[in-house]
Amino acid sequence: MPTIYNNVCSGLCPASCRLKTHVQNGILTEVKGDPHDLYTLGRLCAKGYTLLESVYSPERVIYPMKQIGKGTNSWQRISWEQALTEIAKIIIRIKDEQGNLWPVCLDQSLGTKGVLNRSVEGFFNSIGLITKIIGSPCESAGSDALRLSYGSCKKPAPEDMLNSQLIIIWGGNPAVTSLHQMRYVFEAQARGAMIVVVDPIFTATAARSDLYFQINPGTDGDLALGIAKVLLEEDLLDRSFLENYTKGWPEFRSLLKRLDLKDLASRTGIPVSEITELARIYGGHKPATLWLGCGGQHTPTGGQNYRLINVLPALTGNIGIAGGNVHYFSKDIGDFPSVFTDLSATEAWNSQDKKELLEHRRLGTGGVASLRTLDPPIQLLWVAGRNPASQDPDSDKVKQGFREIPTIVVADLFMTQTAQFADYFLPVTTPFEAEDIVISCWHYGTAVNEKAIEPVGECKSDFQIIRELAAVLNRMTPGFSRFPVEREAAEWLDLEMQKLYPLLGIDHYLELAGGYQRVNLAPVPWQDKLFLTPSGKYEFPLEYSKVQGTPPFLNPSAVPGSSKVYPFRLISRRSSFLLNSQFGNSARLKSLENSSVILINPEIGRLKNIVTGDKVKLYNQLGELGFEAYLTPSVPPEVVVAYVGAESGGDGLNTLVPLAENDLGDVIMGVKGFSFHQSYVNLYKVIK
Ligand SMILES: Nc1nc2c(c(=O)[nH]1)N[C@H]1C(S)=C(S)[C@@H](COP(=O)(O)OP(=O)(O)OC[C@H]3O[C@@H](n4cnc5c(=O)[nH]c(N)nc54)[C@H](O)[C@@H]3O)O[C@H]1N2
Ligand SMILES: Nc1nc2c(c(=O)[nH]1)N[C@H]1C(S)=C(S)[C@@H](COP(=O)(O)OP(=O)(O)OC[C@H]3O[C@@H](n4cnc5c(=O)[nH]c(N)nc54)[C@H](O)[C@@H]3O)O[C@H]1N2
Ligand SMILES: [Mo]
Repeated sequence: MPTIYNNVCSGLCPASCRLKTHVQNGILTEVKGDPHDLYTLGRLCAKGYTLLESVYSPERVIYPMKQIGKGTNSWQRISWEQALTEIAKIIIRIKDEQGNLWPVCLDQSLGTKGVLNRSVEGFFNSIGLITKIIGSPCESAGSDALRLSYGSCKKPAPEDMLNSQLIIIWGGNPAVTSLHQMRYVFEAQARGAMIVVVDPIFTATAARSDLYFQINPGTDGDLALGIAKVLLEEDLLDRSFLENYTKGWPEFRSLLKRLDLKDLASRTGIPVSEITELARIYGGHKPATLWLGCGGQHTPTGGQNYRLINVLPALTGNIGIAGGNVHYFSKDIGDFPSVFTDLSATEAWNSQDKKELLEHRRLGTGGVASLRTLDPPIQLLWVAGRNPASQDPDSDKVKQGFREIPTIVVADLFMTQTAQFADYFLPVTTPFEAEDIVISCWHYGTAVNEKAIEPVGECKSDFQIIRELAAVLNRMTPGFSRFPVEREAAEWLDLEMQKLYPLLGIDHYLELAGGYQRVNLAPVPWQDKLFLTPSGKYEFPLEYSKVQGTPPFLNPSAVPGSSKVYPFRLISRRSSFLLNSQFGNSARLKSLENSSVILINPEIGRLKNIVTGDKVKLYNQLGELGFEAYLTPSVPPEVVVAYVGAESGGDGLNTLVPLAENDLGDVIMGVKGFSFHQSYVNLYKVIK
């Protein structure tokens, strides 16, 4: 009989699915969804069903390795003792030579993985002031939009969608990226709710909708303004909400009056009549909810566009009511204080009166390409739970930057594009091999992940790695790290969870073991209408916003567009069989979909003499990538669509995506987000 353990899929995905893991003789024999998981009802995505094989995958790296010559693929297996001693020596040498640790840089996952993953940042805080890659390539511009309008990114509980009469899915493709939530969409639809999708591509989600609007990329703000103008003109407003709970409505109203609906419509590519129809639908269905995806905010004015979309629930009083509000990633859980990150060595610096060194040096995601140009330049980079050589914009530059960094340490499961530039590869455990806690950023479900098997090979958890590194450092130079190495993982978890215990109604995290609890946040936010903005009211965006120095939202002129040389806008979509750059090595998943397919409109196919199945090259000023063409009217002629995480001869999509910040992200994260969907390319057919 197998022993059954409780695990949680801790990938960078909002669902955080609970798993039932069968183990026999110390080996995983089956990984299934947990039927008691109220969010998933025991179902997993295709990737989830391959978790077991990824644990035992021959491609998984299970010993510490040292590369002799960056990028040479000449790896030697070494012992943990050697790896950690050599790395510790380098860190100590840097501090001796430089007098500080700014030449040490950390690029760590920002996802909702295990709570213990935060220990990596805690360790680096404990040795001094380093350089940190901060910000997020993910949702930060949209989060700022919500923060500026409401004061915080609160979201309704997933099942609150069942109370909606209308669900507008805007800038996201949840039929691929958020499968379990789609269950609520379908159920709401079956109960009579109307489903609307706004996306430049006719996606799988659009295919299941009642009404689809094909918007020109990057013009979501114009569409929102158009809808708002019609709502005003046709008096579809909730005047009581506007008068009592908002700030800036008179200014916003006068702006709407001045705007020309035809202008707005022509920018969006959606006719005035259709914008009017959408406005009437939104104004005529209450409660109505908006489900904002990440895609729409990965555009140059994506942050301000999301602020403008967020005007719609304020105009119609769809805030603070069941079935209303906006579903977007929440920051409410991520914002809980962390004992790990509280660890700091600043006292030591204070005593030496080095006031200029009282802060970490911070650099935005995407800045990895320029780490050697900093003063002092980075000498050691530690990457954990990230794959910037694939996922950050302008990946050739990122790789070039990596070549110049004297020492790179990558802690990962697989030999990623980033790891190819590592000097040390430190193999980490999967969720099945170490205890942890996972909290979903979408439904707040909090579950204990049990250790089901011993680590494969010599893999260690990130926590165990940095704990041992702290011990080695202190052995060589007593007091170098203030990381309390004697504290066990379980004690850390208990400490880290203290702040959440009251919200979970428990006294110790083990009370959750085998069970599952949601952090007790309001299932319908803002019922009290007490907004967390400076005014305490919902705040309309100002035409020329002075808030945090954000740019005015009517500023499309600053954005470069297509040219004769590079006429097609390259948009990325996600594959059901990849998680960003992960799962690409599963043969089973690969057999289900060819991720190197790009979508092209048939009109362009005719023009360029390309048919489905042809080999094509996409190119622009940054480089060239090979793909396979798939002709489909689901994409407009001026757009070409490729998969995030798609690979072509070792190079990924971001080879062709320039590093371009968008307009928000810095309010919450300190640095701005990215416009991944602002790359222009051309293409040609490859003749064999
Ligand atoms: N299977 C799978 N699931 C995933 C992931 C994965 O890689 N694979 N990744 C996870 C992560 S990290 C994230 S952040 C989420 C993201 O998942 P989603 O929130 O669904 O967002 P994206 O997949 O980035 O973008 C989805 C859509 O945005 C559209 N889009 C692009 N530009 C614009 C625009 O200007 N306006 C509008 N209205 N739409 C636009 C694209 O056409 C695309 O259909 O998914 C998570 N789930
Ligand atoms: N062109 C384009 N680029 C994009 C996007 C886009 O839409 N278009 N989307 C962006 C978005 S939304 C995101 S979130 C980013 C994601 O980009 P990244 O943050 O780089 O995420 P992943 O590609 O998922 O890589 C995570 C790595 O962590 C490893 N890993 C998994 N578990 C652990 C662990 O416990 N410990 C350690 N040390 N490692 C672990 C995995 O094997 C994998 O190599 O990509 C961004 N890049
Ligand atoms: Mo993301």
